[in-house]
Amino acid sequence: MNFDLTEELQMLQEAARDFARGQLAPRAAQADAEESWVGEQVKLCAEMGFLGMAIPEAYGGSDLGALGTSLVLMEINKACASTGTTVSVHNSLTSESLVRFGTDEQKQRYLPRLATGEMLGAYALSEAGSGSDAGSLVCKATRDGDDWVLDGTKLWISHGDQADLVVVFARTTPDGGSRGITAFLVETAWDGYKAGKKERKMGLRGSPTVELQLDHVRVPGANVLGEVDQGFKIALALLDGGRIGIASQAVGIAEACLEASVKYAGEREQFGKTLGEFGAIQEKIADMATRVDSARLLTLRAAALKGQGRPYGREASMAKLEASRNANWCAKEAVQIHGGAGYTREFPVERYFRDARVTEIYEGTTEIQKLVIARTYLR
Ligand code: COS
Repeated sequence: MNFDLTEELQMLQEAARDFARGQLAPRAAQADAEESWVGEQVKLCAEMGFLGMAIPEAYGGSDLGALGTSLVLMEINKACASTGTTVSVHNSLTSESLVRFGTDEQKQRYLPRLATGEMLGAYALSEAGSGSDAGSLVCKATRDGDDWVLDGTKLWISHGDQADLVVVFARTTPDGGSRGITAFLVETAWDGYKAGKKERKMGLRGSPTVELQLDHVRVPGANVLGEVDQGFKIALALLDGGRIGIASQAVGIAEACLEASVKYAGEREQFGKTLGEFGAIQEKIADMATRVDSARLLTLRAAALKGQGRPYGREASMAKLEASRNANWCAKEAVQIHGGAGYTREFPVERYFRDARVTEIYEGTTEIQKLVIARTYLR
């Protein structure tokens, strides 16, 4: 078994690393402090082809494959997790929805614009009463001739106020449970679409999370994604891929924590020695490095399976479970190594600590990942 990346993937990884270090890292602290949208950073990602990673070249995408996408996301998130969330959602939840479930006509209509970033994509599943229990959503779609009319409120939607195209999941059969949900491609310019309250969040402050109000949004029948009443399976299938994106994000944050800690441990002196000369700190660094690698290996395994067209749902959940827990652990230890300084905004570990927290919550909590994994063994 060979653990080396191909030369092509190594070159991609280096290019993404250089880009993220040069263009994203210098802007990350300000976006966080001001809670300002990372729009400029997303544009820069578009210029690198990172908004078309899931899209075939025939539609103008960069088609980097699942492994390439994961490697790029790790580097972006190491520099700026707010940009990382946006790029992950756009690629894995919106563009992929069309690549995997769209008709030829839908692909032609939207993919070229998603690939260049002319259109930014979002994904709207959660509601006030349906988070982990996503199949109980109540936002409704009513048929009207060839069209559908959408009414309801979505919650916790990443960049729902900046997106141009949103995959919206709505109820088409009232008593149908998870079998009565349909996926719709909704353009945010259409009448009745409104981004509401913006959440005040602990982390990822450059990535707005908003409520969406859908007030009689008229969606043409041509914008139904997949089959009517079969949208829940699309939602879950997309989340399997999205979870590799969040695992990649967590790996990136954990690596940033490790790098910052190694640097600080080499510079800071106490009792006439650098921190790195103390066994207690060496132990932390060793544990952090091992957790980074364990998360990275699980994430790349899930991405490799996906890229090979093999089943990867369980492995994606394992990767997200491990990587998100490890990122939080590494962030806690990174703050600890920095001591009082780590508790201030003078050092980036304070931001990493806050950004890491949500990786155990969104796109399926730690508890949901365990449920998904356990079911594959126990059923
Ligand atoms: N891919 C495709 N289809 C899937 C699937 C997957 N990964 N997992 C389940 N399905 C199918 C099932 O086979 C079932 O199909 P049938 O109706 O033909 O039987 C259907 O989807 C419903 O599955 P199930 O009955 O298992 O659904 P549950 O309501 O029990 O929900 C969990 C399962 C909890 C796993 C799901 O609701 C979940 O992942 N919740 C978390 C949601 C989430 O991540 N929210 C965050 C949103 S983005 S921030």
